[in-house]
Amino acid sequence: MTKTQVAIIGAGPSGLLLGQLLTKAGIDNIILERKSGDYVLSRIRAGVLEQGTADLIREAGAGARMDKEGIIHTGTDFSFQGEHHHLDLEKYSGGKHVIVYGQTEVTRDLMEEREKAGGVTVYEADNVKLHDIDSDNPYVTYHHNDEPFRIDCDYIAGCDGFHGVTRKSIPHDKLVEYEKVYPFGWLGLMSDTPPVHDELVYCAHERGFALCSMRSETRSRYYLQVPDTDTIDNWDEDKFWDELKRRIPPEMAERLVTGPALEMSIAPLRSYVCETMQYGKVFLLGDAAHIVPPTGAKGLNLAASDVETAFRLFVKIYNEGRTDLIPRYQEICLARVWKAVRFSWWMTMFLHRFESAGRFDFRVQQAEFDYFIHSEAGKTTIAENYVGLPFEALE
Ligand code: FAS
Ligand code: PHB
Repeated sequence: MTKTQVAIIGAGPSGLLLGQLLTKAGIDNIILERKSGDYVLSRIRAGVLEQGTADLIREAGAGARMDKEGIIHTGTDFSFQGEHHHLDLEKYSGGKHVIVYGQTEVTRDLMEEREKAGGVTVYEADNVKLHDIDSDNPYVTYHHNDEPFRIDCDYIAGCDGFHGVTRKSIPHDKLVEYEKVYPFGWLGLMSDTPPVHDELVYCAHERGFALCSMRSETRSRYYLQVPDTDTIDNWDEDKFWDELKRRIPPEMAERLVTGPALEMSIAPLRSYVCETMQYGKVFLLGDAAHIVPPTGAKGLNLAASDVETAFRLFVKIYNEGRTDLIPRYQEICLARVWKAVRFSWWMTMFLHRFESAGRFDFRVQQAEFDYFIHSEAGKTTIAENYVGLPFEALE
């Protein structure tokens, strides 16, 4: 039987970032991850980091490559039916910017720093179970190579994503949940081609939404809105490029460099919030507690803000005995979660085509675009949410 202070379930960005911060603060922790490290790195996910997220990665000692290879973006772009507009994020957010640096690279950097620091991560941990989570002696059991193990701990951080075991370990009658499922998904394509524009371009079009993003100056990431009934078998890279050219501004379509797909996949879009983010000795962080449509580039960044609050709380508990602050975790996280859920929902409604929408709805959507992209108040609203709202202090 092993003893640790914080048992972390999941080695995605939430678990690894929390683990690295705790280790640097001298708080003992063990991460249990269901998959292999290579599998975790194979998942193509987010691409945009808020400044607060980048600062936390630096505080965790894992920011060197991000600062060297990440691309600072002081603006982002929108188009409606091919009409292209630049939004100066720095001007309308009071001087802030975002960093384009893939979640895969963040995860890789955190894995490497954890290994250097001698942090314990058990990959391919099967059958993870949480026990006595509302007692003073919680513990976790799991199997590795078919051998049973037990970890006794003070607290359990559920960083195991939407399909993880931690949220499901909280009594169902204690869970307060909200969900909205959108009638479409995003078909993503990664290619080793130069990005079509030097900033991200969010394109609203009557054929459907498209997003032009990137990972570097030689690697592009594109998305197309597809019906929720669509499957990857209906698509090949040529069909993808042809449809993308129809939805982006004509001058961009002309200069688009196409190439073989390194990866193509469809992600469903949903908004989900579990307001029970702390129960007994269990804390939920990141996708274990909330899911947002990627339209607002908030998923990874919201996970990082949960980590920031949880980390500050654990330091207060272990250094000053401040268990009275435990209820503040859920209060602070939910205030930020719902603002990010609102922004991600609004960006999704603002930019996507709804089959159920009629001519009137499309004209109202056009007026919404026209107002937000041309008014000072509209540009400020988009910019300050997109670059990320400030973190709230624990006390
Ligand atoms: P994660 O899901 O990343 O990590 C959870 C980890 O827990 C996984 O490694 C999993 O294997 C492990 N786990 C699960 N169950 C377990 C168990 N029982 N025992 C042990 N381990 C277990 N966000 C954006 O901002 N922009 C995007 O473009 C974007 N695209 C996305 C595309 C897809 C297909 C998905 C699913 C998400 C996307 N997201 C995007 C959101 C995504 O980036 C998440 O916000 C981010 O991965 C959250 O990180 P974690 O909370 O660590 O959860
Ligand atoms: C990405 O590059 O994967 C990306 C960027 C911004 C978003 C969503 C996805 O809003």
